[in-house]
Formats: sequence, C-alpha cells, structure tokens
Amino acid sequence: MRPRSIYQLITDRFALPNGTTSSCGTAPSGLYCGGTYTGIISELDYIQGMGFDTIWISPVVENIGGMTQYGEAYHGYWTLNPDNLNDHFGTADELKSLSKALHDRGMYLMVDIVINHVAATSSSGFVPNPAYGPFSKHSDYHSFCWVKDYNNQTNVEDCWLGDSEVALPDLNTESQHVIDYWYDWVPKLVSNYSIDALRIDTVKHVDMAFWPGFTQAAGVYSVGEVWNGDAKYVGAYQKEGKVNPLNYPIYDPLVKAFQGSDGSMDDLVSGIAQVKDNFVDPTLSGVFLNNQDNPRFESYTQDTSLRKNAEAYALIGDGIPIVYYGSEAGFNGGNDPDNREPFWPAGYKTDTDMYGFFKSLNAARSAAGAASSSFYTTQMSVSALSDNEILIVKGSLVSVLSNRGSSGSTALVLPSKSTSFPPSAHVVDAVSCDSMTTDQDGDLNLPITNGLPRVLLLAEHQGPKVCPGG
Ligand code: ABC
Ligand code: CA
Repeated sequence: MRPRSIYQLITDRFALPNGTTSSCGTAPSGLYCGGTYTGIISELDYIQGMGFDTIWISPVVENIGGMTQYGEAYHGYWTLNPDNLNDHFGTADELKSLSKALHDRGMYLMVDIVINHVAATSSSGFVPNPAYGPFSKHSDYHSFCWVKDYNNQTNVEDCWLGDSEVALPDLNTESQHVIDYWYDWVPKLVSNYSIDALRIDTVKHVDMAFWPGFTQAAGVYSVGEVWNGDAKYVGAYQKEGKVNPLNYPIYDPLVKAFQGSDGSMDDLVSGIAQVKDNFVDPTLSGVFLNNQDNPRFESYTQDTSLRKNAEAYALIGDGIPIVYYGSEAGFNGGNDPDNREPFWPAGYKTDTDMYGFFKSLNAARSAAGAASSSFYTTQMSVSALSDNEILIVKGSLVSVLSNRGSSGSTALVLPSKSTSFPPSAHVVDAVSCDSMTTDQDGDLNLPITNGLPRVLLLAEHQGPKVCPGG
C-alpha cells in the first residue's frame, strides 16, 4: 500500500451520474446532492490524471432516512443497517462496477467504515428496533450517556457521540454478538466489493481489544481515525490495535506552520520527531492536510504559495498521501458542512495550476520510488533550515517547504551531507522544473522564489513524467 496515493472524495458530492442535475447548486448543503458511484466512474480519468491511484469513498451502508437538524445523511456516517447499502449512492452492482473500473486501470478502492455507532434522532429514549438489522437489541448498545470528557478514556469509549438532534448510539463492542457480527461482516464487505483498503471511523471510541482481531479479519490495509494531537496516544492504536493511524498528531503543527510567515517550523520538526518516536511505522500512516471534518487549509489563507507548501507536505514525506477532493480546485470551505462542496460546478478541469501541481508531486514521489526500492520504507530526516524553511529528505526526494508566502524570496545552501547529492550533479525541481547543478562538494545553492516549495530529484532519477524532457 505504501506506494499508493489517495484521493478522498465524498460520494454524494463528487460527481453526478450522466444526464442528471443537482438541486444543491454551488452552496454546501445538508441535503443529498446526487453524487453516485456511476458519477465517480465517469471521472476516474480526472483523478488518475493527477497521479492518484486510490480513491477513498464515503461509508457505503444504509443510513437513517429523513431530515434532521443537520440535514440528511448524505455523508454516510449515520448508519442504520450495515447489512444494506445506501441506495442514494447506487446499487450493489454499481458499487462493484466502480471497483472493477478502478481495478481495470490499476487503481484501488478504499471504503470508509463506521464500527463504533449507529445513528438516531432520539438519545436517552432510543429504542433499538428491527430497522437496525443486526443491532436491534438493547444489549447491543452501551447505555446512554454523552461523550463529554476526552481525557477520560472510559467516557470516550462507552458513551455516545452526537447530540440530542442526532445521537450516535454507541455499540457495545465488548459484547460477543457485536464482535462476532463485525468480524464476520468486514471480510464479506471486502470480498463482495473487492475492496483494497479501509478507512475506519472513530477508532479511539472503541476499546483497543476489539481492533487487532477486526483488522486481521479485514485482511486489507486499514487506516483509522484516532483524532488526537498526542503521538503517543495515537501510536498505541498502531502498536496494540494494528490499525494504521491517520496522522492527526502532525495536523495542527502542519496547519500552523504554513498559515503565515510567523508559523513555527520548529514545532513542525518536533511534531514529526514525536511521530517517529511513537508510531510503530510512520510510513504506513495516512498523511493529510484537509478532510471532511476540518476547515479546509485554503480557508485560512488566500496565498497560493502557502497553500502549495502546506498541500505538498503529505506527498513528500513518510506515509501514504491523502488529498481531499477540491484541494486542486481552490475550494476554501470552512467548518462542516462548508468543507463538503459539490464538486461539479468546478468542472473537472485538468489545465489548472493546482491540478498540475499535484500531478508533478505524485510523479516526483513515484520517480523517487522507482529510483530506490527502499524509498517508501525509509524514514525521512527533517530539519529547520531557517525560521521559515524546513528541509525534508526522504531517500532521493529532497524537499524544502517555506512559509514566506508569494512575496517572499531567499537564497539557501543545501549541504551535501544533508541531501546526499553528489558533486556536479544535475538536480531538477518537480514544482518549477528549474534545473540546477551542485558544486564540487555536492552542495546546492537553492533560491526560494515567490515562496514556492522545492521538490528536488537528481535529474537521472526524474523519469519521463516529472518535467518535460526528463
Ligand atoms: C453534525 C453536523 C455538524 C455539527 C455536528 C455536531 O453534527 O453535520 O454541523 O456541528 C458525522 C458527519 C458530521 C456530523 C457528525 C455527527 O457525524 O460527518 O457532519 O456532524 O452527527 C468522525 C468522522 C466524521 C463523522 C463521525 C461520526 C466521526 O470523521 O465525519 O461525523 O461518524 C470527534 C470524534 C471523531 C469524529 C468527530 C466528528 O468528532 O473523535 O471520530 N469524526 C477533539 C476531540 C476529537 C473530536 C474533535 C471534534 O474534537 O479530541 O475526538 O472528534 O469534535 C486539537 C486536539 C484534538 C481536538 C481538536 C478540536 O483540537 O488535538 O484532540 O479534537 O487541537
Ligand atoms: Ca464506543
């Protein structure tokens, strides 16, 4: 899985099936907007053309129907019956067709799954019923209480997420019935739809003992959401639970480092060090800047160079990159639901600057992987070059990220002892396609221009796809 590069989309928001229109307009909404599996199939060229070879789609199971204070279950996280599919997104055959269409082009399907809870519009008065399929008895649930104290693990695991508008009744994942059901369900889901990888929701809300057996039963790569900034806390789920984490510990330092030129590179460097110290294997984590739960980074700054530096991070270092749909199209929605824009008004344009940017970075990463078989498993080394620049060296990929912004420029020297570049070597920058040459010691004079990131490779490693004439 390590060489893969993931494009996260919201099924309801990414692509309409041919010949249909949406009632959603451009404004983010709490209603189903009409995106489907069939719609996604028709835009796979668009995704693959940017260099992504895996898509992460929304949860596929049946959700609660009707209207709530927060709208409808268009995002797929409000499970009703996990034995059925959410028919807003298409039929079982259409999901299989999506899987096949992906596999026919060498791409992977990653499906989001929710194990911790179901959903209901009642809370303390919730009465399980046959609509909940396998979970229709009181004994399938933890008794009602709200998750209130994130420092109290028992509260986090045994109480309910949500609120009185939409409650998320918490499954009793210590009960043998619930355990047996999920351990049996997951390999069936994986094989029915030929799923290649899973994204697991709310991992920290389920007892640790549940996870190793579950991920083993799943039998495919899984990456889980343990939303916490503490690398030690998150790392435990990889170690004991055998769930590879989404790299939440790096999320805050990353956003802060590139929000403006006063962001701290030292905090980012130390955040990365903590991940190295506490994850069993950071190269198996999922690295992201944006997702469906946080305001898009692009809502914090208009500066296109800051945006590029922040977006580049996931693609140049340890871990499997995850890019959230719309990052390439300048989307800048804030909090949920504003960060879940319908994509179709943007028009699947392949000639934009950001589309080309992701394409170049995916190509550079693949080229580095092709140059050395140990690229993906070799951990990066990281240092602050200045108050505004960080150097990230991962095998033959040498990157400098900057938070000077579009009006900032500087001149740096990258010493050969950090980059391992040989003397008088031709080096190419995947972002600008500038080429440069190291000096007789292998050191590189590197201008930072308009605050843009630099993603460097030896010219001999760049392969055909990184820059024209490469
Ligand atoms: C709905 C409405 C929203 C409304 C909300 C109350 O209800 O849409 O407008 O504000 C789904 C839907 C949501 C929906 C929710 C609830 O269900 O997508 O639209 O919101 O009905 C996962 C998914 C997420 C999904 C669910 C539920 C879970 O990714 O999309 O939401 O299946 C907690 C959970 C986390 C969960 C998240 C939404 O809530 O742990 O699994 N995400 C702290 C806590 C986190 C907490 C987070 C947000 O706040 O530690 O546990 O996440 O509440 C950092 C710290 C962090 C801290 C952050 C805020 O600050 O390091 O620890 O996180 O500095
Ligand atoms: Ca729970």
